[in-house]
Amino acid sequence: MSEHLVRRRIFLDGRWVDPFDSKPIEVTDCFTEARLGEAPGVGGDDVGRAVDAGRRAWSRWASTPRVERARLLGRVRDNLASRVDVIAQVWAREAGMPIAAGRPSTAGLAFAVLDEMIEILSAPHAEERIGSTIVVEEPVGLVAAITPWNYPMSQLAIKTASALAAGCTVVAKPSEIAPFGAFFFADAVAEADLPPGVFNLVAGSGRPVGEVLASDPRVDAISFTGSTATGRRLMEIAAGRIARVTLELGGKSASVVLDEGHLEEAVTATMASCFRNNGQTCTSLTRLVVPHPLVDRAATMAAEIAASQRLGDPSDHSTTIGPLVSSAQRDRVRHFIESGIAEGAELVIGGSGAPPGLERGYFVQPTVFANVEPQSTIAQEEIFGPVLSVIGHAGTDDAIAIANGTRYGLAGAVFGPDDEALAVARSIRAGFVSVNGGAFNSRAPYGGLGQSGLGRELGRWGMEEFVELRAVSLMT
Ligand code: TXE
Repeated sequence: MSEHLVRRRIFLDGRWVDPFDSKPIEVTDCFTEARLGEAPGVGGDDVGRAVDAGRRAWSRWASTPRVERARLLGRVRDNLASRVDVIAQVWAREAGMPIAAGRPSTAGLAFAVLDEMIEILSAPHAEERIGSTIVVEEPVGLVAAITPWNYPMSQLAIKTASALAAGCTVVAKPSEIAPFGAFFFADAVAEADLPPGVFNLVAGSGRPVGEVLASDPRVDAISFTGSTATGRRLMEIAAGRIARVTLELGGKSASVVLDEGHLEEAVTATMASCFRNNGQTCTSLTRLVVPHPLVDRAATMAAEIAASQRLGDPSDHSTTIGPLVSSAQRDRVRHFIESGIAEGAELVIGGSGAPPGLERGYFVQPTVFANVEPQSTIAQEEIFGPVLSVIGHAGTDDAIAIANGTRYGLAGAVFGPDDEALAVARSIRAGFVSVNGGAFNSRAPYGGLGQSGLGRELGRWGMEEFVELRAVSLMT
């Protein structure tokens, strides 16, 4: 594996090239805490070169027929398919995603989005007319795609597939903490022989590279996934020149169990979501909101599930919870656990110490709190680790108020009689709500309300984020 993990070049103008200026950034194996590899940390001139390349390529790519764009995206897809195993293996080491879940996830969402874009581009498409007016659709231009470390390949694949499908060109900047998934994606693009400059990859950390990229006046749109704080900063930067932004930010999603809801099914589904990717998932259901009399039972069931997790090497197929991405994330999550205890929540299982026998690796104990106050820190802040808060509600209206009572609005779930659960789902202010275990649909729009974000990814809506509309009226 290690030969793939020393990356010194960036992808510019259709080629892997040496940066003018690079301070290599060491990437750590989050299980062993040893060096995993290195990626470049480029300078502003390299970012400028990438933007030049993206701009130069834009008009030709924008006018490339849709079927040709579809054909080239199909090549990216095929090239990615041959890399699924290595991407999942490296994901386990760079961010801690257990391989048993990481392999199907790697083979899932990115491909679903690429397939969806290919299907949209391959279908007949006519300009819409409103009376004597033609609605002209144009690609927005050059897109800066800035991605985080938790789903390192698929987050970039989603943004890139949607932007390229719309006729935009892309400069990508992955997370410096877990960059390799994006490099593998760039390998797949490189082998697909897209026209030079259509896709470019730079690398490095947030301020010196991400912010320089986002601030370049030649960047027409910023598509970002990451923390709400960075999203806010990017929006400020974009505001300076009224550039378009798509923000996919944090969440604090609630799973609501109504009086007649099936408690066991609800707890099982909620725990699976809460612990997915060790809790490092923006849509994780991290608040389980149940009728007051059921809090203790729900917490006991959740604690049994927490106790049954197998913590360990994320490359081992029997592991269900791996380490967190970094020591900083581990410390942050442990700090939240301490604040839960300090604010009086009942610690049912877990805690802020290292799990027994796992002092090495950035592990956090799977933790369940009961009788959590809806306004307390652990019920309000995105923890991004395997930590569940069980909260009591006093009826449907109270449950809805609790679910909607954070600054976020990314996801949610409701368990109860179908009609009632659907009505509650409609009242939960979140971009995606599951009713009685309804599955996530990669063809549907995805994104957040409130401070969970702006704009939508996935499906045709994800592509439309990168389309500009103009009206051209003819004489009648
Ligand atoms: O994210 P950052 P961090 C949440 C989660 C996590 C917290 C912190 O709660 O604990 O954020 O994670 C780039 N200009 N999510 O600090 O900093 C950075 O280099 C331009 C939720 O690692 O937002 C990386 O490529 N770019 C989440 C990307 O932004 C900047 C996923 C994300 O890093 C920049 C990850 C700047 N000034 C974290 N500063 C989700 N929604 O899935 C940083 N970056």
